Amino acid sequence: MSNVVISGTGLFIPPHVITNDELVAAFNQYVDKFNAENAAAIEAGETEALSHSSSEFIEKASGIKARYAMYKDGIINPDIMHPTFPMTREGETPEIVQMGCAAARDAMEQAGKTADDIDMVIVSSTFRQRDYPGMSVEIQRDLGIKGFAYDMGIACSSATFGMINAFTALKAGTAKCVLFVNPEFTTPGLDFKDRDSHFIFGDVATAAVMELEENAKPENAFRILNTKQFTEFSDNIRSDSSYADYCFDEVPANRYAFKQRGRKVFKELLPLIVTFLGEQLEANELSAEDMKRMWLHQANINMNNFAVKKLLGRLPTEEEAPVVLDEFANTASSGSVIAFHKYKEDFQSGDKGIICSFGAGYSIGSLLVEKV
Ligand code: CO8
Repeated sequence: MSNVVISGTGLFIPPHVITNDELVAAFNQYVDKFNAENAAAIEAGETEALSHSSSEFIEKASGIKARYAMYKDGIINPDIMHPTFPMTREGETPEIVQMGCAAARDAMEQAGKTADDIDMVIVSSTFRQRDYPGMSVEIQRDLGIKGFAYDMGIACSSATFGMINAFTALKAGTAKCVLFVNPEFTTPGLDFKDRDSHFIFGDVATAAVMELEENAKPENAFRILNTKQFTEFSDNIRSDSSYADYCFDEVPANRYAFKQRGRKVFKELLPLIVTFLGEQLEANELSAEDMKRMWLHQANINMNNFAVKKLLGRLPTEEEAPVVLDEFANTASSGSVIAFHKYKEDFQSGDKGIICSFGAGYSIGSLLVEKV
């Protein structure tokens, strides 16, 4: 049976950078204003005073130094504290589609493919900007691709699960050349007034062209040797918003927002990740030392270091487990694909690596790859 390869990857970087200092300055101004306006209630013990955030905490606890955003002004305005942008009306193109198309064009160029070569589009991401028609079908239309398209998503593992769906379709013969698109417009899904999470996410889009090895240009191609997926229900990372929210008399203001029990996630996910990767490598008669690189999910630098240390018996070098979350923050499911896109050019034929995501669900997905 033919091998499946990733023959090109693409990245769209949003226009605005927000540093920790800028984010924290806005947050702390918001806190001071809230505490001043509620001074009497705080004094009477009826309302809890809010605490300042700090850049030092953010960098030490997560490794994040900055993030990209599609819209910056509202996020760093202490009177607004969320992205502000025009509502998409009928006939207009939602941000997710614009972001996805930009990353897709980049991936198609790297793979040397035109719209005519592609017969399937998978858009896999945490959010959809409308329920239907599918973002994927709009991206398909805007890029001039025939065949068919569909949306899917499983939060943190949307990217790896989407690529694995593409792999499966190619193996099954359902498609000859798949465009995988992964736009993560996360900032509207974040409560920028919440000290525990206001710093975590950034916007980005990634994409990849996947096809049969015999049809691909070898220069940028990575053969997929093995895929593995795992899910186990946990609501420690959640958003509760629903299309049915308008049916309820009262909907909490931040019901849409990302919420997590970060410490619990850290403790519960880590052993699952270590076991998952250890078993995948063993099943393929490989060890962590055989991996030139691990392109890991980018949620927390301490978590990645801990996981790789368990596998390698020592901390990884920058080359072995590259970090992009310092620049991009957590980008929901895109982190491992950003890392793969940015850090794969030095691979020689036969070099191996692993693309792995983990997080909400819980979910873990990984692709073991080898340079063609
Ligand atoms: N500034 C200063 N201090 C703070 C801040 C802040 N911003 N926030 C918390 N603190 C304080 C706390 O109050 C606490 O104080 P005290 O000790 O006095 O109680 C202290 O700092 C320590 O707090 P934590 O225990 O919460 O801090 P941690 O060291 O655990 O770090 C992290 C918090 C960074 C959140 C960490 O727990 C973590 O990264 N955990 C793993 C999380 C993870 O991997 N999650 C998966 C992410 S989900 C995902 O990738 C996609 C989901 C879908 C996308 C949705 C897009 C919007």
